[in-house]
Amino acid sequence: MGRKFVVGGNWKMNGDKKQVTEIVETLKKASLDSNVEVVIGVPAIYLEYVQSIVPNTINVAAQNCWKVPKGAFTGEISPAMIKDIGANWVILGHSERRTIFGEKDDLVAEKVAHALESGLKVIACIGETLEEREAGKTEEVVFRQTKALLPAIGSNWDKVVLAYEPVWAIGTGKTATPQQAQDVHASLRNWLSANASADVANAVRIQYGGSVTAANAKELAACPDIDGFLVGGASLKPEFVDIVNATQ
Ligand code: G2H
Repeated sequence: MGRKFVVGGNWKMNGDKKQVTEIVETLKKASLDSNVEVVIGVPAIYLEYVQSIVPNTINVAAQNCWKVPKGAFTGEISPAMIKDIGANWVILGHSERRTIFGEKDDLVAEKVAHALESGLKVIACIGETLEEREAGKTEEVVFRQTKALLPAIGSNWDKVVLAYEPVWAIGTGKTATPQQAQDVHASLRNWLSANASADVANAVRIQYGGSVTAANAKELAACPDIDGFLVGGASLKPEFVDIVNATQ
């Protein structure tokens, strides 16, 4: 069976109650391709509110969580809390978490392991910086980041979506060309075949993220190893609907 296209919106630290309501209203009115899984990544403070107003065809994700169920971790939220308000997904290892907040591969892996144990589905982000790409280290970095996740994911690959997001393409307007993205997705799938299993490599969905817009989504979506998108800036705009429907 083919891989179901999955489009995530990552609102990052944007929006207020009025705007998040408007975004949800736009999604409710839109005709979204029913063959596409849609997951919106919402700021923690609006998670419960957004979960209460979205139709059940739209999934809600937290943008981060901590690695244990509860305790003295001021400012953090746990997978148990995310589940408690009815959301089922979490985005982990986003490059902004890695670069701005110093999250290393092992911490991302611990978070992924605990989120999966707690019953959440995970969008796990990987991707190289411009410096790493220019040094010819794209595959080395992406494979290293994915390798760290293998023990954390274990047999739970069906609950994980990988998001390949080259850091140089994030919020910069510089999208990877479809060929650049396809090349990394294909070599990641080969690597997974050798290091996880052929079944995992064949079934896992790999999203592309980094300045995806309605204007470039169709061409990217046509690549055989691109199984969806993780969309930042454009997920706050009505064009997110066109991105969800990019395979139509
Ligand atoms: C990459 C992406 C969403 P943008 O961070 O995860 O953001 O589409 O704004 O580049």
